[in-house]
Amino acid sequence: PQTVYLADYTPFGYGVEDVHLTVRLDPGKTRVQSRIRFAPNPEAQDRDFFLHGEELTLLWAKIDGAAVTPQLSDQGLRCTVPDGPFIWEAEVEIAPESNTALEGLYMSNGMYCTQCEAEGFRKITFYPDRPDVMAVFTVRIEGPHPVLLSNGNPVDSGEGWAEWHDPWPKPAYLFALVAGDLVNHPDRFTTMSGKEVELNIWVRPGDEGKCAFGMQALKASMRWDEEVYGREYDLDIFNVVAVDDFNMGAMENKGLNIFNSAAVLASPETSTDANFERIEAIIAHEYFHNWTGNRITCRDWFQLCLKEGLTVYRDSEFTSDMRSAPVKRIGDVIDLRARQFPEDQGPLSHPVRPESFQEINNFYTATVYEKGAEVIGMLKRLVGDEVYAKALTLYFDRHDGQACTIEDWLKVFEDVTGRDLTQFKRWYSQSGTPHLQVAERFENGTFTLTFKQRTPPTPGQDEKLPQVLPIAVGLLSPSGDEVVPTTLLEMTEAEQSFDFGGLSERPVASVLRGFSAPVVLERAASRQERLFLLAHDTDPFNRWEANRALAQESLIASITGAEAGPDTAWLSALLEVVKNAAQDPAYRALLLGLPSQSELAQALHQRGVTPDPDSIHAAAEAHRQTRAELWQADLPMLARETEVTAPFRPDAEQAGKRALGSSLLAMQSRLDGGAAAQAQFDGADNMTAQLSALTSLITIGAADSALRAFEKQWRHDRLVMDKWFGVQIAYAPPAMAVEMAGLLTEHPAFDMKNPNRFRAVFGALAGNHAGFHRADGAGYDQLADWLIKLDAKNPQTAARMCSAFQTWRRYDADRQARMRAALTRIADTPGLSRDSTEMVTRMLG
Ligand code: B3K
Ligand code: ZN
Repeated sequence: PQTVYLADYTPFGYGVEDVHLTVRLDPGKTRVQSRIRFAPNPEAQDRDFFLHGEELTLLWAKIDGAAVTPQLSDQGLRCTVPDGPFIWEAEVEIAPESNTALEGLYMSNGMYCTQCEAEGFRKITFYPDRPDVMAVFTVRIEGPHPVLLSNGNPVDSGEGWAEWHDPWPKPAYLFALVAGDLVNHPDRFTTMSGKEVELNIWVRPGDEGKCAFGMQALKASMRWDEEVYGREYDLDIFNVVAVDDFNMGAMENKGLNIFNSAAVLASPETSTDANFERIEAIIAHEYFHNWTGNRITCRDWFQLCLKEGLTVYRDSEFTSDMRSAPVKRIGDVIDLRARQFPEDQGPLSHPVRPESFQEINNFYTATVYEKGAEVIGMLKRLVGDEVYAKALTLYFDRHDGQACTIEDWLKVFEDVTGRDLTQFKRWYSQSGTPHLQVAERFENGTFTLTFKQRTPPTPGQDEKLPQVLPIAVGLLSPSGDEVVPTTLLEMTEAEQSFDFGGLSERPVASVLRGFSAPVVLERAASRQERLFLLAHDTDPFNRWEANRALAQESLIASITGAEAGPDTAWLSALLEVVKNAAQDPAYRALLLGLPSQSELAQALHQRGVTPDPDSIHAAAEAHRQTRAELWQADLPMLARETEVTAPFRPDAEQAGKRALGSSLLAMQSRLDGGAAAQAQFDGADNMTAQLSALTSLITIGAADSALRAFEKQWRHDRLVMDKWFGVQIAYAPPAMAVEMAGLLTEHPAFDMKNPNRFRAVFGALAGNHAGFHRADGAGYDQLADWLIKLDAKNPQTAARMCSAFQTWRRYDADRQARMRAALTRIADTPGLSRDSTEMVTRMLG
């Protein structure tokens, strides 16, 4: 496969004035007719007229009305064209019904839909399918379907046809079309300047009852973007469509967002609180793209973080405002460590702005998205809230309607602040997670913090330069008063010291408050100091972090055999904190969470210890058992406090109580044989309660009848059945996870062509750490078998899931050999997609 480099960027030789498409829908023979006005691009030298096109049958082509015979290849076509402006017309035939890759135009349960980002439009018609070519689209759809949708505003429609016009120039990746027998949940929104916007969520008949929450989230997002960023919606209509077969969460097509049904449909009976929160965030994310992504888009795909990092950052601000900011921050850091750190510390490590790729779909990663958002957060911390707001206003004013780069983005901040951001830019070009060491000294009333930063080498980058690290620090007196409130230190050197003078006694430092930079903090704090911070830190993130470190130390001590069991003194101290009813229950629930087994494996690996998945599992289990026994007397009282008597609301307050309740129920189940969990399962009137009871029962091996009842109750609901498939594998005893996954692939409702279902089974297997890493390699073999099968149908989802192997070098020689063999077997599969080839090649390195 061919590698594309950032350094090779050149603009396209032609600009597009406008595009007219006529799409005549048919499952096996859809006809797409295009009429495109091209004109030479004065900014470009190259006059090579190449249009992308894949899996298209060209029926005819004309230039200025005269038939032409272009040179065709499997990538597109080339043609001789006039010197001045000209009109290109062509007709192609495509077969949406046999499109299992779910990219381009495809079918899902009888409905037509599209997914064009990043390079799917070329599977619909011949076109310069690159984000820096922006054009105004007019689309006519013909087909016997009651609902025919495309981008922009409706122009006109009749029996069997509809026409749409999108006045905003856009790249082809934002094109969308939907057709089918759909029903809508309608609403309206009045924008800040008084314009009326029609809102719709379109779903399959039967799902109407699951739209209200998504609609509320949409309206809240529209209001928030007006209030916080001054951004108003810019069309007469905003449509959202739910689709069952979708490769990712959702897609921000202009005026026509298409969602994985799992990312928009919600009801209390079928969705957990976590589902509700995720839906709210994704609705916001896609809506926010209207400005950060659509009005201002990316010049090329290397700039993906320009829209994704910023939009993730914006949706995290939104969630913080709608719910609890500390709880959101802690959740984001847990997620960053679970998904981005392993990526950045393994063979798939790449910069936030990658410099080369074979398949761009492989770079929609936690690094581009989540580390990309962390970079924006650091920038904001460094310049301050007010300057950030000014810079964003300038960004929108200066670049509206353009396809931009990271240079454009940083230039805005340089112009507003007068600062030179050259060093800061390393966050975009240097891959790997910086490690930050801290040493402290107290002398003559001055407290000195000395930091050292070091980023381990990553593929293709042996030498690392120091990065700009915003380090938020606070100092506490030994009695727990804050003597120095949160102060932002700006570290730019490899090693740097900061003094705090005028102190009467040695303070306790709270370092990296709010996780102010995405680094691995290496701080040899004593257990005493951590207990002190858990009790006294005024920064909610660092209180949680102190506890997390205590949990990790305790678990690692049991895993390595340094201690026989959990640190019970810490567990007693934690219980006191958890019993504090003045604390937000959601926050208390987070304090009860333990580092995942995979995170423990990474921590051991970082200390030079080869992780053994079985001992990690055993230690985690023993820890949970001991904790439940130790806290036994307090559990009933705590549980009563989490009871919700008001009618179900998916808001932060109720969700927090239920989250705490779920953790307590899991503990209780270890003591009562599952009696409380069974009772909760039987009486549950919402999915959060039902599912947490079910997982508690699975964990203690007492779920047979509950699983049967659950299946019977929910066999008609695909999204709930995904949960049923997933939890049986995720919570299975490690020795049974592979067999369970195998058994479930034989279930009549298993459908490998549906990405949600495939992920429910194999995502859960990969997430069952000790189950996947079974010593005999059966987990690796099973996943490889299925990835090979899936790759032939859906390369994008298969390639993405190959990353389950990305940590393979952490483990012992035997496991490494088995994982290498599984990866090699995937790599050697005849006809393996470009997507999966790139992934496994990078991992085998
Ligand atoms: N922009 C899309 C992601 C497209 C992924 C293509 N493989 C969703 C989002 O980030 O909002
Ligand atoms: Zn996005």
